[in-house]
Amino acid sequence: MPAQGARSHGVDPALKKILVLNGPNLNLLGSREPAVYGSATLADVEALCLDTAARLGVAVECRQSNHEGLLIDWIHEAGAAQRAGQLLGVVLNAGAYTHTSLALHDAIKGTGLAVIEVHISNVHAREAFRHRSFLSPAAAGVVVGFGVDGYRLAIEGLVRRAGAQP
Ligand code: CA2
Repeated sequence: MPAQGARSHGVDPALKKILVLNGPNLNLLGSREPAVYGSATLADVEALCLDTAARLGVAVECRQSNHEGLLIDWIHEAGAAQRAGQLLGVVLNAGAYTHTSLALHDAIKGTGLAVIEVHISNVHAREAFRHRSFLSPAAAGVVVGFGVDGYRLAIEGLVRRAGAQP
């Protein structure tokens, strides 16, 4: 069963999975700041992820939380699933925790999880406090500034990366 508040789709459970995690305030997407984040809602983003995964023949589950500890718990869970060969990795937009959370950095490092960090906006063209990411040094890849299409790019990257591994 997917976690509460999670969106998944009825695919073959034998399919390898990708977990898409969205952090604080991303549930507000589409409601404000369209000049920065566009007009897509979180539901639109999750639908894009489901479509992308279906096209590539992988399963996807999308979760969002405003709570750092819950995101950390989900990363631990994902690390175990990756080690069990069930998960290709995680697409993570940690929102503002990107710029503050040593704990998320340690969780990614500690699990050895393949994480693709995503930002809808180009954080490097914004305020200086958004230029530093605690997550990038622990991430397998980073997608920044492509709008919500970055989630599609990140899923494609995780699938390609998995195909390239022995
Ligand atoms: O560009 C991104 O995806 C960010 O991760 C979004 C975070 C921000 O703190 C990061 O620096 C960059 C903010 C997410 C909150 O999104 C909202 C969307 C609409 C209205 C209010 C907040």
